[in-house]
Amino acid sequence: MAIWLASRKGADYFTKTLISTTFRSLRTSTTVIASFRDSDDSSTGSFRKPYLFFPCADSSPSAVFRSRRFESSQAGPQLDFFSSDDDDEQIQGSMDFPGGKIGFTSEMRFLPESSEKRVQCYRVLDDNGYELSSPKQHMNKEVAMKMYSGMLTLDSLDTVLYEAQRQGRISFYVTSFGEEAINLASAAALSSDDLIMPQYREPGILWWRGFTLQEFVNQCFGNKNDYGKGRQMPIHYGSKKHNYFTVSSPLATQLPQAVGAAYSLKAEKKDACVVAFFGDGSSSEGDFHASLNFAAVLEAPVVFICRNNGWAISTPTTDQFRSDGIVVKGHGYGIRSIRVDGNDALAVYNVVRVAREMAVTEQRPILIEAMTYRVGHHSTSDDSTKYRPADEIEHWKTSRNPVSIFRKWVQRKGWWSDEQESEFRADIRKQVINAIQVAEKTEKPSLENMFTDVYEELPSSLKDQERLIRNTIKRHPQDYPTDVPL
Ligand SMILES: Cc1ncc(C[n+]2csc(CCOP(=O)(O)OP(=O)(O)O)c2C)c(N)n1
Ligand SMILES: [Mg+2]
Repeated sequence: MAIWLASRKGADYFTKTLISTTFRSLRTSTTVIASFRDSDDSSTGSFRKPYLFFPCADSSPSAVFRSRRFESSQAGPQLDFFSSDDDDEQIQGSMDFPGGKIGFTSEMRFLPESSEKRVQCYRVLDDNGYELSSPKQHMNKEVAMKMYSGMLTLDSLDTVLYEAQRQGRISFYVTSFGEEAINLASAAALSSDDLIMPQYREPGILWWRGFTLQEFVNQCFGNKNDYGKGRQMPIHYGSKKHNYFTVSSPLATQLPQAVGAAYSLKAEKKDACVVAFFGDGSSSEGDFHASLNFAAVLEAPVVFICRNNGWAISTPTTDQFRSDGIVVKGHGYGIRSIRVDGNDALAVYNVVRVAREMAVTEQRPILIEAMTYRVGHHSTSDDSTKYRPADEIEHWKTSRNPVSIFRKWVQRKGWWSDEQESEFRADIRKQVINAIQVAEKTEKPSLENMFTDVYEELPSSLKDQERLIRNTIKRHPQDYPTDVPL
């Protein structure tokens, strides 16, 4: 349903409201409607023009690209590692089954549950920031420095806002510690026309596209300048201007939406793709599997980027799946897939650039599994030392820190120095603190916003609720916050 809605109506159709429902049967379709009309008023024009397609007599989505689909639905040479020794086998005749020719064998052999040989992980830099071989792709200084300053900015934002939550100034926060390279390197590799469907640990992409520190902080404080009008939990950022769909709490709902939106881009022949981020935990949702299958069959230009950080709150990946991670699932659905070291910014940049190029020029989905580690607690509602050893966290924080690895590389290039590092860190911290002071002084959105933006006309049930709350406030004014206008 979500795929169809997103593709049929185009992204203009998406309207953001306060509702993120976990009501299972309606989950995807509701959040499609709920997750996008971002009131980022500064942007001009619509997010995308209303979209009408299906011009042919058979107007079903499957009819639109039928001829192309059969031409290009073969796995590429990237998937050679899966062919194993089956190729050497004696084939005893074959038959044309629906779907293609299949060889016969008299040997009864089950496919193993997973291959003993794990899918390798592409990397460019070692843990000391040395290039492992002479680079095939080059990154220029400007891109590298923007990426590195983005990593430091993200860390500073996380550190200060995490502290602000601990001081009771905001209700909740999620850090991206350990996943800075995935954030900034993928941002740098994409075009600003590509639509981002985030999970929640990808604010670095929004920063790259120009979302200001003040905008981040306004959202976390839910003040009247927050585009969500204070109706979402902190970190549920979104920006129409920056092609960044609003974070939606129910896991994996962004994935079918991504496929639908990508299908719409395909029909519009846009030079852009959709990039959908998700965690290892989200891959256990049904939406993930439906999305991969639809994306493969529809040949939608969507890049799925899984941040496999080892944990879904307290659930380790060993309790999440028995497969060799996420990358093999792409193969299962007929999607070209790759595994990359998510803590190596150069590797992530290279992979996402090529993936994006293939998605757009070949009109096909690509899956990337970025191997990493969630260094912080899941959120401020979590204490991860209760379920994982402190030395494991420390190892990833120090020896495998994506920011330090990239810093060593840029410093060796002569593009960055220790002095610039300490100056930048001190300055950015000041900027975040200043943004907090401004956000805190800004008043909250008025009470009526609790009821608007879902229905064009307020239904009687909501009118009753509004009346009720206003009467309650009159009776107990001391319990009502002074910074929320009535
Ligand atoms: C449908 C649904 N189920 C459960 C949750 C509660 N929940 C929030 S985050 C999370 C873990 C997600 O893990 P992962 O996808 O690996 O992302 P990570 O936090 O590691 O970045 C869970 C279970 C939710 N938000 N939505
Ligand atoms: Mg995870």
